[in-house]
Amino acid sequence: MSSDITLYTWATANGIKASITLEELGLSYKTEPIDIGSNIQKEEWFLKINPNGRIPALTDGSQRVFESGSIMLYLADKYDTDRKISYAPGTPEYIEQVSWLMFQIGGIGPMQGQANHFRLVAGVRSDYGIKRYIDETKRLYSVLESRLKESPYLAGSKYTIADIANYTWVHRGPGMLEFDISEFQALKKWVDEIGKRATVQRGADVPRRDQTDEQREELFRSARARIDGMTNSDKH
Ligand SMILES: N[C@@H](CCC(=O)N[C@@H](CS)C(=O)NCC(=O)O)C(=O)O
Repeated sequence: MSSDITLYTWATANGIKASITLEELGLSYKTEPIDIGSNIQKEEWFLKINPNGRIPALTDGSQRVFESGSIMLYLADKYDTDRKISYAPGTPEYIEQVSWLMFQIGGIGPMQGQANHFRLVAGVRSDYGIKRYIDETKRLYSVLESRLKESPYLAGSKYTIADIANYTWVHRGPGMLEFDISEFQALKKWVDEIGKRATVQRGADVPRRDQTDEQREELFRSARARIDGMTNSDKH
C-alpha cells in the first residue's frame, strides 16, 4: 500500500518495532537513518518530530508520531483494517494486546535497557546495578513465559503488535546479557518462531547496517570485557 510515511530510526530494539510493524502491514515508507551515536536525535529539526529526542519517530503527511508504542498503535488503528496484526478496539483481546504492549514499554524496555547500560556501556562498574537489572529482566521474562505457556501469542490466538514489541527486546537480551533463554522454554519457542518471519527479518534490518551477527556478538563481548576489567565501584 502506498503512503506518505517517513520513519526516522536506527536499528535498535525500539527502532525496529516500527519498521517490523510497517513491513507486516505491507506499507511503503521512506527511511531516514538517525545515527544515535552521532546525536542527530538531539538536533533542533528532529526535536520538532520527537520532543523527547529519541528514535523511533514517524511522520505521516502532516501528522507526527513519537514513542514506539504509539507508532505501533497508530499504524494498527489507521492501516490494519484487515486486522492482520491487531485486534479491533473495544474487544477483550484489544485490551489484552494493549496490556502486553504497555508491559513491554513500561517494564522490559526500561529494565532491560538499564541492564544493558550497566553490563555493556557504563563508565563505572556496579555489580549491584548489573545484578538488580538482570534479575528484573529475568523476572519479566518469567512473566512472558507464564503467559506463553497458556496462550500461543501474548494477546491471544493471533500474532499482534504486542508480540512484535516484546520480541525485539527478547531476541537479543540473553545474548547481550549472557543468560540462557532455554531457562524459558515457551518464550524460546515463541522467539524462534517470530524470528523466522520474512517481515520480521526485513524490518529488523532497517536502516541497513553492514554488520554480521558474529560482528555484533564480538562488540557485545568486548563491551562486557571492558566492564569486567574495572574494579567494582559499589560502596557498602
Ligand atoms: N520510550 C521510547 C524509548 C526510545 C529510546 O530509548 N530510543 C533509544 C534507542 S533504542 C534512543 O533513541 N537512544 C538515544 C538517546 O537516548 O539519545 C520508545 O519506546 O520509543
